[in-house]
Amino acid sequence: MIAIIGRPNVGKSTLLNALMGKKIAITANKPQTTRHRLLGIDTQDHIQRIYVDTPGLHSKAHNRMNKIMNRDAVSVLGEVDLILWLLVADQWTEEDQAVLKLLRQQASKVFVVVNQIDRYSEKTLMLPYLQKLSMLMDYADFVPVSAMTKDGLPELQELIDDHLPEMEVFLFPEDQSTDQSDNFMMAELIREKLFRLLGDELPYGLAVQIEHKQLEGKLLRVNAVIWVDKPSHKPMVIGHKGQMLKQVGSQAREEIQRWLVQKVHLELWVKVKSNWVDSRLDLRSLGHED
Ligand SMILES: Nc1nc2c(ncn2[C@@H]2O[C@H](COP(=O)(O)OP(=O)(O)O)[C@@H](O)[C@H]2O)c(=O)[nH]1
Ligand SMILES: [Mg+2]
Repeated sequence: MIAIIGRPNVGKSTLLNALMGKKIAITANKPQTTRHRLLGIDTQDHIQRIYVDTPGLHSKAHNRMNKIMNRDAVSVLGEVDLILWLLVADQWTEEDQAVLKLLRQQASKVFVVVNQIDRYSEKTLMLPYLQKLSMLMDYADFVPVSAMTKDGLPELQELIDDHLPEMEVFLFPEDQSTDQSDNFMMAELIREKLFRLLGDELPYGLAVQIEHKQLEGKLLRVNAVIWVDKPSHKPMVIGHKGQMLKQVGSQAREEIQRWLVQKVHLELWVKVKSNWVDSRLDLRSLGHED
């Protein structure tokens, strides 16, 4: 098992998808895109790679949602064969420092994966940062990659495979690629489009729930609810003349069809449910707590 950790937004989920060669995790240029841990399972010949994508580690866990996200990320560390710690080469933040402290207490092998190297036209610009890192972590291996352009990924894959134990029996069936249910995946794909399309107006407290599914001949009808915290958030999600919701719906439908390999009709509703982020009961009903 391979844990992918690091602060929000460094590209953990993008790396998971790139290593899998398949979209398993949603990604967006926003913190909190990944809200809980999920598995990407990649079985080839005699090897089963089980990746654990985690929510970003937050240094300030104010509300219950953030606390659960932190707990999810930290609790996997003791259970894995390998930890991929993702960093971006230009910034060293308080959150990175917190992760470093955490990793010093782990027995698992750590690879420091320096992501987004495509953003450096001049690679030598990264050197001072890498030097500082290697002083902080003299026991770790450093692997520069770009999850976006896939630069460095074959090398990383090889390193990963070298550190996985031989398995007599696989933990998961060979054709299973994730531990997420189809309903959950559908809800996540809708949430991804919201996170990507809503820009600075994004109400972070939103959540998506699949309410109803029905097969009509070859067409699957899906009704989903987008929950928002406040009545004022509703018009943001719906957009001018419903344009935003329409765009979210059509982009999400395309990806859901690809995921299910099935023709889908998707209907979205926006409803208000206040403070769900802090309510344990609501989190559980929305699939954020086991
Ligand atoms: N330029 C560049 N952007 C990346 C790379 N990897 C991820 N991103 C972008 O960084 C943002 C956050 O990615 P995501 O995988 O959701 O980050 P996570 O929060 O760590 O899971 C997204 O907009 C990605 O497209 C990379 O290698 N290069
Ligand atoms: Mg993520």
